[in-house]
Amino acid sequence: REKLKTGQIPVTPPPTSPALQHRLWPDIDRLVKQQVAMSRMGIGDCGTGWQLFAEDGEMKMYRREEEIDGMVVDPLKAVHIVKGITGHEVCHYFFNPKYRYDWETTLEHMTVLENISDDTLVFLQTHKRIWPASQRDVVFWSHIRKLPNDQDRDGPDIWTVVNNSTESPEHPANVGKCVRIYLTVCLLCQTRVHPPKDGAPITRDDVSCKITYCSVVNPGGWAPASVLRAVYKREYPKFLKRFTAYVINQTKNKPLMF
Ligand code: 16C
Repeated sequence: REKLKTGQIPVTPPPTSPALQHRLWPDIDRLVKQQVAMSRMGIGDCGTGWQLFAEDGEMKMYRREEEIDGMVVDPLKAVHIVKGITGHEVCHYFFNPKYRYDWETTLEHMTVLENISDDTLVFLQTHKRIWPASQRDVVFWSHIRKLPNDQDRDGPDIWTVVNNSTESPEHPANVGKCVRIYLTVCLLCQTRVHPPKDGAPITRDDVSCKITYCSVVNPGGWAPASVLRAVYKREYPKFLKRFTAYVINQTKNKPLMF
């Protein structure tokens, strides 16, 4: 078992997961631990440079302006609190490929290249073209994980999905019409329960979910900085609002899934 320091959260899944035997596993496990730790940091803990660029009710989106070789790679950090849904539900609908076309509006095509285990998949996606740049595609592994709640041991588990670019020998980068983008995305979800005072069973009215979404996308090749920043300023808020509304709608008549 993993050795833990005081206050550290255990993030290693049970040693039975088939993903443990996979060639990508050391990378996946390292990245998940790193991304969860970074996502848990508040805006103030990450040093200066975070700028608020979008706000709508409880949703706040921050970015840091960064460029590599003249390409915009601005990191994004969004926080949101959504009533009536749990962290497990949010991560379930984000991870599971059968729902992706329902909520992912920039998507043109999605294929599951490899089903490593129930909690780990490799995707190939093509996205809509942004004029005047070339169309983009991306190959990434996606891993869903339950994390014990270290702050409230009796409280619901914390859930996360981490997506990170990887290579596929069968789908090499930049050979067709698409330019390959590179991404690291972490969705971290914490359920809050406000138990009814009269001891009645917990309903959807008694739960809310704190969502943290962090992303870094490298466009992989030329794209005008002004267009790219204008696109993500519009698309990230659209994504988080549409996706959370989708989860609310999907779950409203279903039992709570903690
Ligand atoms: O995390 C999200 N989705 C996951 C499941 O699909 C996964 C995939 C992320 C792909 C994000 C990059 C897609 C950019 C493609 C180009 C955008 C087309 C816009 C078309 C407008 C008509 O992790 C949710 C992702 C939410 C995406 C918001 C858009 C971010 C744009 C970032 C700039 C990309 C550089 C493109 C260079 C031309």
